Amino acid sequence: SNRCNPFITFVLGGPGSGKGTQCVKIAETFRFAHLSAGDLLREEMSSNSENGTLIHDIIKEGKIVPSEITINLLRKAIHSSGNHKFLIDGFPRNEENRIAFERIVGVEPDIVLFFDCPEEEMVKRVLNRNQGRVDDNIDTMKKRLEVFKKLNLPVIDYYSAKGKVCKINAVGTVNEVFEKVRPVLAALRY
Ligand code: UP5
Ligand code: MG
Repeated sequence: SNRCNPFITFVLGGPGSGKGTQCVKIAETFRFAHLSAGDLLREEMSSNSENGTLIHDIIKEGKIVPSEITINLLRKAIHSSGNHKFLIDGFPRNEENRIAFERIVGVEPDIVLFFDCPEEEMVKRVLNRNQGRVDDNIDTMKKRLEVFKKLNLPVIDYYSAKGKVCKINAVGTVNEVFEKVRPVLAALRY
């Protein structure tokens, strides 16, 4: 393709809906760079940076880290990737994130994948994960679900109104869900 802008896919869905798992498979199959906002924040948190404590406390409460911090991490990762197709996993979380990304990075997403999953399934997946995340406990999970509904669903609605959202039913095995994602990605022209 002769486009100059990067091809941006936002990957959204509630906590535990399977965004990260599906992104790994999409990245392998379709050669996208996978940038997880949550992973970048967790790395920053454990790197003893000046924002480490702030990020830890916000994640523990299931709240949203200020846009400035997250967008800086994403911007650096985009520019150093050498790729031009991106999966931005778990971002933007709220309207402020969305507006700041479009202003600072200067592009809108080409498509938004929304992994739609029932709450009880998301809770089950998150509580079974056991990888030591400070937010994988029932108390924080309840807060993450509330923040998702209140702040992230409106972002999904915004892009839906622009015809950019592809909603995927996230129930089923990892491979079953991926077989629903595959044709969507295969149809893209970038
Ligand atoms: N699993 C996956 N798919 C499955 C399937 N089909 N069947 C059965 N099990 C399945 O999956 C979760 C678990 O389920 C895993 O154990 C997996 O094996 C299994 P995963 O792929 O990790 O789901 P994902 O949607 O990525 O869940 P995650 O917990 O990462 O979602 P969150 O959106 O809550 O987490 P994220 O890392 O994006 O954000 C964490 C926190 O960081 C936020 O709460 C917030 O405080 C902060 N944050 C910001 O402030 N700003 C940002 O921009 C991003 C994050
Ligand atoms: Mg994730």
